[in-house]
Amino acid sequence: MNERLLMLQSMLPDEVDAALIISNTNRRYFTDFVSSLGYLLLTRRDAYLLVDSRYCEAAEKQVSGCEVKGFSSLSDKLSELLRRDNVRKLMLEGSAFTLNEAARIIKLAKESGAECITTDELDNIISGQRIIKTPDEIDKIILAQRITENALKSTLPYIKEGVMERDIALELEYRMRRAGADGISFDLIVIAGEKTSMPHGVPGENRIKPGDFITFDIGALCGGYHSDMTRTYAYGFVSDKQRRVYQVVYGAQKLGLEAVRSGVSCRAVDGAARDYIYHAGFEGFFGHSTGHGVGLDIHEAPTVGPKSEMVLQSGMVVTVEPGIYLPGEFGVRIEDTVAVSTDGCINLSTLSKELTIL
Ligand SMILES: [Mn+2]
Repeated sequence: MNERLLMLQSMLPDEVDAALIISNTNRRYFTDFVSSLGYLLLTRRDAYLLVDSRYCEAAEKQVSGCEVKGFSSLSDKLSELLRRDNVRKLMLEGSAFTLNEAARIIKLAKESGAECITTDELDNIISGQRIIKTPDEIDKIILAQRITENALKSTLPYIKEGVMERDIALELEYRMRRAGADGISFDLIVIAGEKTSMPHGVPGENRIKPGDFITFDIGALCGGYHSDMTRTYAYGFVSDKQRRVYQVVYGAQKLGLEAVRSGVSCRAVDGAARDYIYHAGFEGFFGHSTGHGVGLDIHEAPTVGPKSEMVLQSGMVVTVEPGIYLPGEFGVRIEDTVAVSTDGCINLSTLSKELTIL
């Protein structure tokens, strides 16, 4: 078994005999194998990756940390393994199963003599494991981040009056993929003008015009790992109010970054950015959390929000992304992704955050 599986095995509660992992990201985390379907069964004795004929040959060639088992009937194969390793209590990933899948597995396990635990306990154990990134994982996020930044830099000359948001988003995506990204981290957000007051607005046929803010919330995917960055640029000119709001968000983001350090609570980081925005008179215009973890999932633990009790540790990778959103007017968000260290953090983003007028 590989180290990650051994670690998970050691963290399972004593009374649990096995864990069944079905989510694509967790399966990938433990096996390094990419597939759209599969079952990873970790018992006290061994670990098995169950895949169907579409993936069998590839899995047998690539997977080394656990035993690959091809199946034509999942029920038969799973039942055989549960009986063989004498599994009485089987933990499921509560957040990964649909109701139908859970019902099917619970029934199947019962027929094989095992009772299922369907809470989110297994999800939490794995999330706790994934929350600390190895240098190799951080390198993949950095690579994705560099590709994102280069795509944005090379797309800026393309941005002119009359260009549509969705065409800019498409340019960015094309450049990321040309540079070697596996894909985009999420549906890219490129929104302009009044739409920037919507934190997750969708790029459409809206055209760039002078006086607009343009928000780019973008990221690439490399080796399964995501990057996440937001920059807000102005086009043509800015009003005094736009300038003022930008400076407040910029200041808040700087304070948030300065607060990040191993041993500091996520709540304190959120507070550092949030209090600055509220004291500047924008309470009620910053609704979302200050940040979130980034890794195999674009949003993962920890949440950097006002209610998050979690304490930052070296190796966590989180975003710091405060914003101010004025409905019907405009919005500003600035986001970097950072790796937490003992004396602060390493900012994985390198693009300037000074107010930039294109
Ligand atoms: Mn983000």
